[in-house]
Amino acid sequence: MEAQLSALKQEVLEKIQAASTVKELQDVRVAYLGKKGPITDLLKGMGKLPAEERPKMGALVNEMRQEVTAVLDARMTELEAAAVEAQLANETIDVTLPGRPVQIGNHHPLTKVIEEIEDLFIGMGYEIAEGPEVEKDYYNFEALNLPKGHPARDMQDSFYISEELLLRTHTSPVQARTMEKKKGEPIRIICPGKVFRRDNDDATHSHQFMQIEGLVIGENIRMTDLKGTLDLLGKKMFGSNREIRLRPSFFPFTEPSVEMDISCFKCGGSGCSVCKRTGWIEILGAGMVHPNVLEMAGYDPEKVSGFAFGIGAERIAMLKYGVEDIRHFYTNDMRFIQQFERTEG
Ligand code: 2U9
Repeated sequence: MEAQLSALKQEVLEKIQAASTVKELQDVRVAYLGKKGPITDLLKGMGKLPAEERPKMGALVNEMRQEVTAVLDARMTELEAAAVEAQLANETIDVTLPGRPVQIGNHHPLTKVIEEIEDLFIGMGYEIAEGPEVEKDYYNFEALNLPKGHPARDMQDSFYISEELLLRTHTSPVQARTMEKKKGEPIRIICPGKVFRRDNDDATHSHQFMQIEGLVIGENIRMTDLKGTLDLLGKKMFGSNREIRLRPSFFPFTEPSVEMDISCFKCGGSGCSVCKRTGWIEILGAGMVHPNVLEMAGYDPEKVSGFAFGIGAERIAMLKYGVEDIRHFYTNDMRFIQQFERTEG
């Protein structure tokens, strides 16, 4: 039995040496030192020995079990330490590695133009107003001094949905609605939004585009207020050394009406291809709110006056960024959009 014991000890020690992972070593412990293992069997088999041999054999088996357990524990400590080390090595981060570039988007050029204009006017105490894109004939035309049968309704060929409903042809109905709501109170608003006209799309025309309109109403609002405001707008959008000029024009909702030019930002006024050799570039329309428009919205034209202006966002963006085809704004080609540097906030 002693020989059996010694062979078994040899076998366990070899298995302990051969185990290369914590799991393998745990299996060895269960297989040899566990309740169903050979050492337990040996102890159980002692009953068959003569009584005088039992204490000696019992002591030998116990000694062997302690020895094997000690060797196994020591090996277990080693393997566990190695496992922790391997895990750490695996998880190490090399902080000197270059970072992966984060994909950062940028604002659409039309968004940039609109936000720049909004910022300027918010700084002057204006509020932003919005309204429906499907509009009543009344707010789109009637309330703006364009009664049924008015020739200017043909000028703006529109998308009608029913007798009374259409896709708005400008953002002016937002102002008309605001006036009705404010019931004679002063107003200072900017109205950006999509508008729709029945046009054939080409490099400079689109059946859908973005407009930004402004409206100021109050006592003693004068043409000079309009001119000063537009001067700031021209300088903000195209540079502080721009000059502006106003030319007489006609819009049914303003009287007098004007169109505004800025001195050419490319040649400074001497004449080039951007300004078609005139030195001036037309950028918007404006005027003093027509008394009929004030009156229809419940304002007394004898007591208050107002100015209004309208800007096409695409036209401004095309000039500012040298875009030669309006359709680039809508086709979402990333190669186009990514050319416009990112702006914060
Ligand atoms: C109310 C009263 C007056 C808004 C105005 C213009 C002149 C104008 C064009 C600019 C380029 C349209 O996008 S565009 O093609 N707009 O020239 N818009 S005055 O006048 C208003 C608006 C609302 C109640």
